[in-house]
Amino acid sequence: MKNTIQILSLAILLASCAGNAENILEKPSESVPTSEGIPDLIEILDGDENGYINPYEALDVLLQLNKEQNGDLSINDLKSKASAYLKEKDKEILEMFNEVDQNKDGEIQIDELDSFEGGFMEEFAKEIDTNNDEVVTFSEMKNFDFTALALANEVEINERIHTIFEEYGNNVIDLAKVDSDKLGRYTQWDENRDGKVSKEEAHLYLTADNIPVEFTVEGTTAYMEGVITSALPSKVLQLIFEHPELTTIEMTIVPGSIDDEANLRAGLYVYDRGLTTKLNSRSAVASGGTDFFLAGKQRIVEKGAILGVHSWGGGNVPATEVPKEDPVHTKYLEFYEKVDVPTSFYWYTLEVAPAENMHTMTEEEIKRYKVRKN
Ligand SMILES: [Ca+2]
Ligand SMILES: [Ca+2]
Ligand SMILES: [Ca+2]
Ligand SMILES: [Ca+2]
Repeated sequence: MKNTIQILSLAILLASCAGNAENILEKPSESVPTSEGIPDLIEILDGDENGYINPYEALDVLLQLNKEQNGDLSINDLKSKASAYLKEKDKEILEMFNEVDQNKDGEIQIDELDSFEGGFMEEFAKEIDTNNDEVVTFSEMKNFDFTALALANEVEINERIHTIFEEYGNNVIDLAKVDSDKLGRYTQWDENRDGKVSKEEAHLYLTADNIPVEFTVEGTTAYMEGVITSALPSKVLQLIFEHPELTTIEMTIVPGSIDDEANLRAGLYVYDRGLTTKLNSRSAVASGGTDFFLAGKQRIVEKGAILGVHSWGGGNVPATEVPKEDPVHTKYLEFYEKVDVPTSFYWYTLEVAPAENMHTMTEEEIKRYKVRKN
């Protein structure tokens, strides 16, 4: 394993040197056929597209490509997949760009963002428009980090807490008085399980909801806290590689995921490694956090642990209205099957609460869907 990583890093280094040599020779790139695909190859290894290549994210990309080739990935496969993948990605961004660019002048004006899908992009316009000229170009949109946008900073978290607590008129939220559409969410926040949410508890939870997952290793256990992002698969690979002694991932507060595909892939790394997942009596996981928990080969749920489930969202059509045979369901169904959770669990999560609400699993449901596993 260690050798693989070293070779991989070396390959990346050589590939980038090859790219530099060309520039020094100042040959037009189209006249150097041997270099074809190499810049794409380097770019595809930067899984989170932040301009840096972490060996573990590169490994995650190579493992995915190798799986697609049934374990027989040739250099030519890699080159063609890299350019096909990047073209596909450009196409997706271009489609979104064209949809927003209503007057089709090749630029996005602020009022176009304003009218797109209920104006959800308007608040991001200033940040996407990096040169502040009040129009968004294709390259500005392409280079924009939408993940960072999904995470609130300390000031925004405090503002949100202020607004929510103002509604309840005091310094605590009494869960007995919360409307059913919000109860599932606020139940997650009650860290000491006294039926009330203090501002400190809200702050603890919302902070975890806005900081990408971090692992802290103590003995054979890795404690996991934070929100699941596209960085999770590489973090899990790093954890497994650097801590061969690890047996258990104990999740404290994991409120959800902003990249379901990355989440399920990271879950399968955990499952294949045979790790145990654990929720202690103060743990609160929800949504994608619940999915990740289910990837444990053994699964421990202590009394008091809170598991939240709901339907996925993000599309124009609610998940419950997408036909059951539609391929959008496949990735979830295959995941649950692989980790030995009845697929009925998936349909239950879609029905039990819409994406904007949260349902706390009852003890009976935890048993019915084989959430615990020895
Ligand atoms: Ca990167
Ligand atoms: Ca336009
Ligand atoms: Ca601009
Ligand atoms: Ca409390």
